[in-house]
Amino acid sequence: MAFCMRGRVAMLRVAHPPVNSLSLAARKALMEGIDAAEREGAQALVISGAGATFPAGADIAEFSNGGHLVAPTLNCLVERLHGLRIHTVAALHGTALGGGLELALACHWRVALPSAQLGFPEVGLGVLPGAGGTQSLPRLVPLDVAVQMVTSGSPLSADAALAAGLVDELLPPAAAANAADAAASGGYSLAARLAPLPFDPSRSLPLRPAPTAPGGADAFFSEAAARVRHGARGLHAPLLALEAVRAAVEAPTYAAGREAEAALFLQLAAGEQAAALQHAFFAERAMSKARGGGEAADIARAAVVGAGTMGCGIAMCFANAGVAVTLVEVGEAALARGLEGIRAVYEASERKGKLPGGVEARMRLIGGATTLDVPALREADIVVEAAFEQMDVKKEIFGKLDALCKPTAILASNTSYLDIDEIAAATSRPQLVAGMHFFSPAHVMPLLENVKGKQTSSDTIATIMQLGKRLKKKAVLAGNCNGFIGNRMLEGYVAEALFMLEEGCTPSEVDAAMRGFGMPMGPLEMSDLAGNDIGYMARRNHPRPTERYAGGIADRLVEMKRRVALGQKSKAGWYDYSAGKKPRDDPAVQALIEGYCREHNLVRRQIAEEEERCCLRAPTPPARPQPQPPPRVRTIKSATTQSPLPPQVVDRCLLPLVNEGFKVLEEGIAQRESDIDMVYLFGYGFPRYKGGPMYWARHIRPGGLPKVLSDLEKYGAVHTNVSHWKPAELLLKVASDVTATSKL
Ligand code: 3H9
Repeated sequence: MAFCMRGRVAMLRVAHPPVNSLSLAARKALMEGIDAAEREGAQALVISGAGATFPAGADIAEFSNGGHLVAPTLNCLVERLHGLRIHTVAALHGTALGGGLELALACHWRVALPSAQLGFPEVGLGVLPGAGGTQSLPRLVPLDVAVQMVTSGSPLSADAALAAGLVDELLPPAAAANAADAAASGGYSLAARLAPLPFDPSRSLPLRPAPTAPGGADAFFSEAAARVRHGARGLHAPLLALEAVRAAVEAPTYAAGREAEAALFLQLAAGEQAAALQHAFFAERAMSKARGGGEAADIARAAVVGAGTMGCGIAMCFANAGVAVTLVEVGEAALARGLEGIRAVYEASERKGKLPGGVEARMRLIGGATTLDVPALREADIVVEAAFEQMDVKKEIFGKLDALCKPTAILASNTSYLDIDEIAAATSRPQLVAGMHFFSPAHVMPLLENVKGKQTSSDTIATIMQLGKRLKKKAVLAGNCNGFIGNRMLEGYVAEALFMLEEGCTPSEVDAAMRGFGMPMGPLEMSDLAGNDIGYMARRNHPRPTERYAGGIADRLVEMKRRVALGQKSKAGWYDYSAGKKPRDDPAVQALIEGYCREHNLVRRQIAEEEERCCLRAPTPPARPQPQPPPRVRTIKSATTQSPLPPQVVDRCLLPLVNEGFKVLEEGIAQRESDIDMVYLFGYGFPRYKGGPMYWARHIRPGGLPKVLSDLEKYGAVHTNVSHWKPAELLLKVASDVTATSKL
């Protein structure tokens, strides 16, 4: 913290890198600075931030105690500022967020650089602004703006903040390196003008009248609640944040509103969602840190081999990051189709006003070629191969790339499953070969699994991890195995969904259960989206001859003569998509399932029944074919309207997935348990407020890991010929450690 007097103006600068979070040390220093300003007889006080930003919020690491901060708390600091009778100015640059914005609201004036962002991201951490934000903000800006800021977590630009009345003055723009000084000196010039003037109590927000709701509080808040509930998707914090804003309108005094806010804050801070979201916050930042050092090289030029959906998406990632890229595809027509597809995506973004710089600026960065032997590819610093998912094809391409590319070029494969070491062996530079597994559509999906082969060098890893950040991806480092982290763990998840079809579920029952859990789609909808041919091929490439076969019905679906049931791309899969992307139950699929069960004497049942009674592939006594009721046609209900579904469906899908997560961890395929969580959050839409599958199993599912283990054993005793129920060694160890610790 830096404190100095400039004439009658006290200058206080928070210096707590990297984001000036308001930790205990920062709060103490701020309190001391305010005391010093009073001691020195200052007539105005400017608070600013050093380095990159004005304080970006409370120190999240201090929330582990159910949100009870050690004194002086942020609330003490805010009260202290409210009690001052001198002019106070907050000088904002960077990101004035959460508790940082509450600090700014406790000042009488706010000036900001045009590049500043102001917001309340607390709901994303499962809490709400707990140091007066929900009470002060609506006394300053229109009520709908306050509601939007507090419940969505989205920040306002400085311009928008000025228009809303949250900022009093915009300062001239400044380069990032000078931003802290520019903000402080802008704050000083306002403070110096104010210093000789008498203090104006109406600038103090607690002294302002309570806001009123346009059209009356009941109508305003019930309409807002409907909107917020819809957007919240299972998150509790946005609705409670709305309640806190309502308290600003309805509480008899500012202080009473603050009490309501504090109670709601503590309620949320002690909850399971807040803990999970805060785990996700730190895990998200840890995932990009690859262990093992290495020096990242700069990537100035890239090439992508294959102009299919993946290749085009990857090329767009490069262009979006300002990296020149050449897209290579055999055949003029296929290349032209790819480039046209890219242009169409960019044009659609431009129509929505979401393409700064315009279409042509992006397209200029994307070149095309129909052969590998072109200067742009020979000079590329990295080539990402996104060709057909077949080992021979990949090996041939990598052999050619090795011969053509400059010796320092990194050769990466976008394979989702194949062995990176085998691909690397087709080159003379295995240290420069790695996997870069983008998720489809590559220009949209945030996850990037960077895969390390046996011989991949640490410099190559450092380069692709840094590149991931530059491409605005959530990059994680994975080891080399079939399916890497995410897809490998999916095998048991999907297999159980298929087994449950054999045992009595309909596709929509399985999917609805997983959507009810919080997944954006269920396993069968996901298979339809990816294409059921992918699972079909995977079952052939990796047979498990001694185990119960999961693909009995799924193979038939793909092989159905009357149509190609590949999923959404053929408008038919587990569901009917003939009327659009919304999945509709298909009587023909239900007939296929029931026919298969009859043929194999599988007795269909309610999965909600005790799992000990579940039917296995060769049931005893042999069942006679049952007369079947006519297939039911249902449409899928939205997650918000469906009734609670049997937890067994969720368990049967998720427990094998978690178990495989422990195997991934014990084999060193993932660096950290939390990396696995992030793979599922960013690659598969696992609900963030459940922290990821590993976090859910450890902290949210009742009974924690010991119960996960005992349930795996219970299912394993019934499903004896399915290896995904066999507990991972690491799980056995960790669960017994947890049990031992809980007995202490
Ligand atoms: C709040 O304020 C509650 C109050 O209303 C009420 C209280 C009673 N705390 O993201 P980066 C670390 S809730 C602790 O990579 P960027 C982060 O872990 C808070 N640590 O940088 C990382 O550490 P490491 C409301 C924090 O430039 C390092 O800083 N505020 C915090 O890409 C760099 O972070 C928020 O939710 C924190 N608040 O992005 C804002 N923030 O190097 C949260 C960051 O060890 N922060 N760290 O991995 C952000 O959104 C981004 O960090 C920010 C900078 C946009 C500021």
